[in-house]
Order: sequence, then C-alpha cells, then structure tokens
Amino acid sequence: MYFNKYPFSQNFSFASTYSAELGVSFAKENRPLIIKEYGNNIFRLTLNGGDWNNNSSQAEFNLKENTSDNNYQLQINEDASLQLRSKQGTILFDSFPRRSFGKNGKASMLRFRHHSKNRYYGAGSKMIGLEYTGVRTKFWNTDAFADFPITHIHKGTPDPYYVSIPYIIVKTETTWIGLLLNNAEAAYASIAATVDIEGFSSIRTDDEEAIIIGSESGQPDLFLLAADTLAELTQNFQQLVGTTPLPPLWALGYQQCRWGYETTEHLLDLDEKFAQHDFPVDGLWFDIGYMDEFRVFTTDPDKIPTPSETFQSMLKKGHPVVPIIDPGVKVDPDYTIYQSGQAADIFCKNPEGSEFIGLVWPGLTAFPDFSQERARQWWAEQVEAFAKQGIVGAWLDMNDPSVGNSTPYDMRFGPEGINGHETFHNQYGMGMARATRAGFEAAHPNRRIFLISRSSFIGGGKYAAVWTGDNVSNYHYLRSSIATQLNLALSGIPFNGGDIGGFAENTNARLLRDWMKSACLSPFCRNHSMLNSVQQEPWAFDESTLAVCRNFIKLRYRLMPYLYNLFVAQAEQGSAIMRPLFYDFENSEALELDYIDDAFLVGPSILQAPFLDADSLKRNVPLPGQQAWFELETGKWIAGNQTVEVARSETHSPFFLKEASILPLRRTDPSDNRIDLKELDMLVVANKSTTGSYTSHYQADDGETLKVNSGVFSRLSVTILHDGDTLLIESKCTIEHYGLIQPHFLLLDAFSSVTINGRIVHPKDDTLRLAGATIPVKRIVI
Ligand code: MIG
Repeated sequence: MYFNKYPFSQNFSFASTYSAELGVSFAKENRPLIIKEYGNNIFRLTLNGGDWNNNSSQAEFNLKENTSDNNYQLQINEDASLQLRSKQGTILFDSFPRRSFGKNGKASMLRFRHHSKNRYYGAGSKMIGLEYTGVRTKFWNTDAFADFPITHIHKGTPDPYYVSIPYIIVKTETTWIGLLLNNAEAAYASIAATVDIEGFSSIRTDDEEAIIIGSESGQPDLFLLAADTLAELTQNFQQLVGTTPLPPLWALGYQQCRWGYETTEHLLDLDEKFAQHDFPVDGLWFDIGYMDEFRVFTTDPDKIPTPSETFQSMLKKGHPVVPIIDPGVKVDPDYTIYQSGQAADIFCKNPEGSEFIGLVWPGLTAFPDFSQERARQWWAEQVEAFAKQGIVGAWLDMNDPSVGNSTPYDMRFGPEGINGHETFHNQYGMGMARATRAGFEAAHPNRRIFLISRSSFIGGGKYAAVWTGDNVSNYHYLRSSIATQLNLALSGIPFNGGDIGGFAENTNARLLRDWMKSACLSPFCRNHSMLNSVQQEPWAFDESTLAVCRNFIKLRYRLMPYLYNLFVAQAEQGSAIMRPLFYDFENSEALELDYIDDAFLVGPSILQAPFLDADSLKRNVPLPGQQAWFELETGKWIAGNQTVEVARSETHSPFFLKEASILPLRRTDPSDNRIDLKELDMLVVANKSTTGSYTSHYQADDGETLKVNSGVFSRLSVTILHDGDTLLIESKCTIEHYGLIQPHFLLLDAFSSVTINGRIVHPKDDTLRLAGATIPVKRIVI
C-alpha cells in the first residue's frame, strides 16, 4: 500500500440502479446488496459477490435484534442512492444518485453527501487533528518510527498510524451519524477533500462534496449508526464493538516506565525513590532489556535472578511489574518457546510455505499467526505460564506488526499461509491482545487484568487499552495528544494515553511539568522515555518540578473514585472517559465547540484547559453550558457560556468543576496508592445560587478481583436539591454487598441550612487540598 496515493473516484464504476432482486448494477455486473437493521438505530449494508464474498475482519459485534425502538429509516433508492430519514420522513443523511457505491476490481468506494455545516471526527488514533473536513487518511497499522523519516515525525502528522479503526463520525445539523467500515484490509477515508495534482496543486472534482470511505480489497461491509447526541452515538457504538472491561484500580494509578528499566535493582530503587519523594505510583514497567537476549517470555537471570520472588514481592508492595511483550519469537533452535511454536506450526508463512522471518530485536524472528485460533491458544499457554510468576498486566508492543527491514507482504496468514498479508495486517495487534488476555485470565482466574497495546483494530478496546505509540518530547506532541486521545475515545478505545514527558529526544523540566498537568487525569497515565534520553522521572529535575508533578498526580489519586466510576460507566453503558466539550455540551452563539482541541472534559464534571506550548503567558478557556464553573486554583465561580482568559502559572493549571455536580473523592491524603473506594468525600459542586436538583450514582468494589461480576459491589445514590439557599441531600446506599458506603459531604458554600435525609446537619469548616490549591470547604460527617 502506498501511503500517499489514494484511489480516485473517476477510475471507479458506480452502481447506477438498485433493486431488491438484482442488487446494485455496476458497468460489468450486478452485485447483491444486503441491508439489515438492528436495535440502537444501527444499520448494516453489505455488498458481496466475487472477491467481495470474503470478509477477513475478526472484529466481533454485539448485535441487538430488537428494532422496535428505532427512530430512523434507511432506504436505498432505484438510482442506487441511500437516504436516512427520521420517522417523520425528513432526510437526515444521504448519498448520491448513481455515485454512491463504487467498484474497481477488488477495490470498493462508498460515497456520502457532505454539507458545509457537517463536522467529522473519530478514525481511531491519528495525528491529523481533531476535526477532519478536507482531510484524507489511511488505515494501515504502522510503526511510525520505522516507516517515516524522523524529520517528518518530529513536528509532523505521520499517517497512517498505529491503530486502524475505519470509523467516521459525522455531525450533521440535526443528527450524529457513525460510519464504520468493517473491513480489515488497507482502507482509507477522504472527507470533502480536493484531489492533489502532483502534490503541488489541488483541483476540485465532485469528491469535495463527498465523504468517501473505501478499501483496496475485501468486502464493503458498512455499519451506519444514527443518534441524536454524540454521547448516545458513542454508547451505541461501544455496545456494538464491545466496551472496556472494568480495569483493576492499579491500572488507573500513575505508571512509571522507561526504556532502560530492566533489573530487580531498578524496581527496588524506584520503589524507594517514590516513597522517599512522597509520590504515589502503581505500576513499575520493564522494557525489552529484561528478557534474555530478547527471547519473549524469558527473563535475564543476571538482571532478575529470582523472577517470581521479584514480581510477587513488588505486587505485594502495591507495584505490579508490567513487562513489555513483543510478538516476535527469536529463531533459535535451542530456545524452547521457538521449538514449541515450530512443533505446533503456529508461525506465519511465506508464499512459498517456509517460515516468515522478520528482523527485529531478537535478530531473526518468527511471528505467531494470531489470525488462527490454535495459534492464539498456543500463545495464551505461553502467556499463562509466564504470568503465573506474579505478573498481572502487560504491555504489548511491535504488534503493528513491526518486522524491521523485511517486507511485511511476505508474512502471510492462515493455514499454509493461504491468506495474503493484507487480510490480517490491521488486526495483528488486536489478535495478539486477544490471545494475551486469554492467557492472563487463565493464569489469574479471579483477577482483573490490565493490558495495553500499541496497535489495535475495531473493538480492540475489549482486549487491551491503547497508548499512542512513540511521541517526541516537544510541545507539538503534547498539544496533538489531546486530539489524538479524544478521537480514539470516540472510536471505541477510551482507555488510552500517551507517553508523559515525551518518548524520543530529551524532555526538560518545563515540558515535563506541562505534560504532567495536562495528562494527570488521562485515562492511562504513564511517564515513559527512550533509551539514552535524559532521565525524566518526576525527581529528575529540580525540587519545584517534583513538587508540581506531585501535586497533579496526587490530584489524580484524590479523584480516583471519580475516575474509577467513569470506567464503571464505560464498562456498563459505553460512555467516553476523556471527551471533547461537544460530547456533553452544544454550540451556542457565544461559543462554538466543534474545533476545540486544546480543552477537554474528563467525565461530565471536570474541564481542563492546559497550557500546551512553551511560552504563552495567557490562554482562552471555553466554559460551555448555562451553569457556572468552579475554578480550582482561585476558588472562584465563573459564569458559563463564555470564553475567559486565564494567566499561566508555574504551579497551577486551569481546572474547572461543573456547577451542579457531585464529585466522589478519596477521603485521605493520597501519599500512597492504597485506596478504599468506600472511604469517600462527596464534593457538592454548588453554591447558594445553584438551582434545581441532580443525582449521581457511585459504585465501590474491591477494585481488583472479578467478584464484582458476581454482585460484590456497593452502590450509593445521592440527590441534591436546592431550595433557595437551603440544601437538601438525599444519600442512600442502595446496594451494600461490598459494605456500607458512608460518605462525608463537602460543600463549597455556606448554605443557610443543610439537611441530609431529612435531618438538619451542621457542617464544620475544613480545607481541601487539590492540585496544590487550598480550598475552604464545609465538611459534614454523618
Ligand atoms: O523499536 O521496546 O513504542 O515504547 O520503549 C522500539 C522499546 C521498540 C517501541 C515502543 C516504545 C518502547 C520501544 N519499542
């Protein structure tokens, strides 16, 4: 696949007519078109016949058959165009007469009508900005550092990138549409983009009127989702492709990683340093050096003399060791894992039938064929034995797959390598994640597992979280990470994050501070850096940098009950965690939200607007909605539906809490990572002029085992009602299987009277330390 060339619609034959009996008619033939309708307003269009009978996608979908509640109708017309209508018959989304379904040999092209007021998002993990009007992008999992020159990576927008999710979200004037191409081969999208002439100029064809999604090969299989809001669309999409299983609590903590950590001493030293610096941390990570000459599932006996003891004792201390696992198996006749893989015949093959050999860390390397069930089974068995040493999570790298200078096209899949490379390339990372998860689950049947993967595909979030791959220690990547993470979250992988401080090249104190401030509430929160770059642990620079990083990571630990409950909402409903402002709010005349890529929400109640460049001293903060926002740093209430200017501060960062919300906080000062989710302070974000009522549900469980799935959790329901300047709190533990939740309540204002469950209470003055700010509060102990 060429990265920079795109199929051109002029070269395609477009279906000119459609009938239920003949399907669609192209220049040379008719092809069946199957239309199905599912619940949650999900439609599926599939073209088949010839090569298109093959769909190599291994994405698994949950399809609800019940369509009784659907609010939309999808219709294909005789002129082979499509229309999505409301129940009242209004056309909400459509395509073009005789230019919608395109075919060119094996390739397919689907075209829908663009309107200038439309906005576009999604597309997985990309470096191409938040909104995609005028953008073209490819889906072909790519190890960016291996395939693009560093000059292009440094401040550029390398594309394709690590993750392929051919899913375009269309915001129309009335509706949110999701277009998911369930095709695992090299795919592309072109959104109202003009056509390049020799890379110098561009011309207009009717392509700039179109949203184009297509693939070089394989079945055109399109899911079309429709919803009134982005939140609803995202939930329906997540339920379709699978939500993120509830993670262990430790995976939500701060993670410390570096290419270079590889010995037992490194772990002991890190444990000591974090304690000494009063800096909370959960996972401690091992990069490739821990292995015995890069042999997967081994440890180097000189670096880790007693692996089980090391892993178990770190786990007991609350610091799971998270090793990197690469898919490649060193070609070495004396290495038992290689022998076993050969005996089980699970490695990818060349077209000639011999073992495919890549050139990566182990030297000559063979690759398990995760497209096959029995290879996944074999891999899971290796993982299981490895994980039994006391490993409860892993980091899956190089699964793009990265095969070094050996061309990946020779790497074929299926029995005897009968399937071409392109049928499974984009799914390799997901196949690895799926098999790895099975292995961990077998090793630890009652534990929640944490996996993070570099590459992924449609629905990959149910097997592993995703980190955004190799970034660079510069402000371009700090800034871009926001759009990348937001779009990835809308594409079904909300458990995501980037390397804090930047991976390649040298970070510096200021960049590290700014990155920590920006990413301290990122769903995945890991500091990681490259071999031979400067050290970037929180204490690597000066005392004040350490103090700033500590304050923001402690904010994360303080907010852990809130963060954890965002994961509960993801697992159960499919709600996004980190999300764009337009997820919860609509544009107003005063505030257009569509392009805001430098401010974001973490859950419904926290807005962050970090400084994302080296020098600006002020920035604008958009505060959406009709309610006010509570500014953490100053303790001031600021009216919503406006943009305000804030000044940069070395020690603080712009954080805002939404008026009329209830934030569950950890009660005790987070100087360690041990959290009892029942020990709560419920912060009522309201003041005397707040009106109305609002309810919040909260779950507490052990944060570690699968007992939660058999009902061992507790639920608290809190309703706040404002009546003039009196406050009525209804607090009820509705489920107590994990014990009674008895929160304290914290108020941000002096109300004339406060009652809890009908009883008058007398709040006491107290203070709350959040991100280095001291906030006066009233505490109610029940
Ligand atoms: O060829 O394991 O993205 O996080 O530190 C580089 C070494 C391989 C790439 C990963 C990066 C990791 C590095 N890996």
